[in-house]
Amino acid sequence: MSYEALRQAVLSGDESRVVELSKSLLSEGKEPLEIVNEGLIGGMNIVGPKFKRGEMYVPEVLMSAKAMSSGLDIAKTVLTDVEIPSAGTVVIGTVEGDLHDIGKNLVAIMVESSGFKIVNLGVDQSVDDFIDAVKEHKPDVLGMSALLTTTMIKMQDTINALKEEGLRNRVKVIIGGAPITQTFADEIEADGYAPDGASAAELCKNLVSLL
Ligand code: B1M
Repeated sequence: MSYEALRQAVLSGDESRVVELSKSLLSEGKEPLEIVNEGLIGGMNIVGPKFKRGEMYVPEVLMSAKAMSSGLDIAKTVLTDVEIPSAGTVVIGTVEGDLHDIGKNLVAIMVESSGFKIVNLGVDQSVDDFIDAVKEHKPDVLGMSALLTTTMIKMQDTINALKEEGLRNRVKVIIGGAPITQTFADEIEADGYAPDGASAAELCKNLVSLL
C-alpha cells in the first residue's frame, strides 16, 4: 500500500477506500502520524489548491473532508491507544462564524496523542462559549482555530474577554489556522501560534512547563 493511493482516495472523496487503506497501512506497521501527514493531510493539501483554482466544488471538498476525517478516526484509535499520564488539559474550538474543523480536529488529535486531555468544543464557538468552557474545565491551554480572515478577529475578542473576566493569567492561549501568523498572535497577545498539529503539541508542552 502506498501513501499516494491514500492521497488519491482522499482527493476523490472515497471514504470506504480511505478507511480500507488507512487500516492496511497500519497493519503493515506504518506509523500512524506518518499515515496522517503523508496520506491524509497530503490528500487535503491537493484538495486545497484545486478548490482555490475552481477545479473542485464544495460538495466534492466536503466528501474529501469526510473521507479524511474517517481516516483520522482510524489513526486516532492507535495514536491514543498508548496510555500516557495527562500532561494537562487543552480546550480547543473553532471561532464564531467559522465552520472549518478538519485542521482543528487534527491539532486536537496531535495534542491528545502527546498526552493532554482534550476538550473539543467544535466549530462556531462564540466568545461566551470559550469563556464558559475556561470556567468549567479550567484548562491549562485554550486553543482557537480560524480558517477565515473574517473570523480571525474573534480570537482577539476572546482574549479581551478573558482579561475582563480576570481569567487571562490562569490559561495559556494558543492560536492557529491557515490565515494566522506569529505576527498576528503577537498583536493580539496570544501566548503562542502553531502552524500545524505537531508544532501545537510541542507548544502546549512548552507553555505548560512554564506554569
Ligand atoms: Co473553506 N475556505 N470555506 N471550506 N476551505 C478556505 C479556508 C479558503 C482558504 C479556500 C480558498 O478560497 N482558497 C477560503 C478562506 C479565504 C479567506 O478567508 N482568506 C475558504 C472559504 C472562502 C470558505 C467559504 C466562505 C466558501 C463559501 O461558502 N463561499 C465557506 C465558509 C464556511 C464557514 O466557515 N462559515 C467555506 C466552506 C468550506 C467547506 C465547508 C466546504 C470545507 C470545510 C469542511 C470542514 O472543515 N469540515 C472547506 C474547506 C475544506 C476548505 C479548504 C479547501 C481546506 C481546509 C482544510 O481542511 N485544510 C481551505 C483551503 C486551504 O486551506 N487551502 C478553505 C486541511 C487542514 C489539515 O489544514 O485547516 O489549515 P488547516 O489546518 C492546519 C493548520 O492551519 C493548523 O494545523 C492544521 C494541521 O496542519 N491549525 C492550527 C489549524 N487550526 C489550528 C489551531 C492551532 C494550531 C494550529 O492551535 C489552536
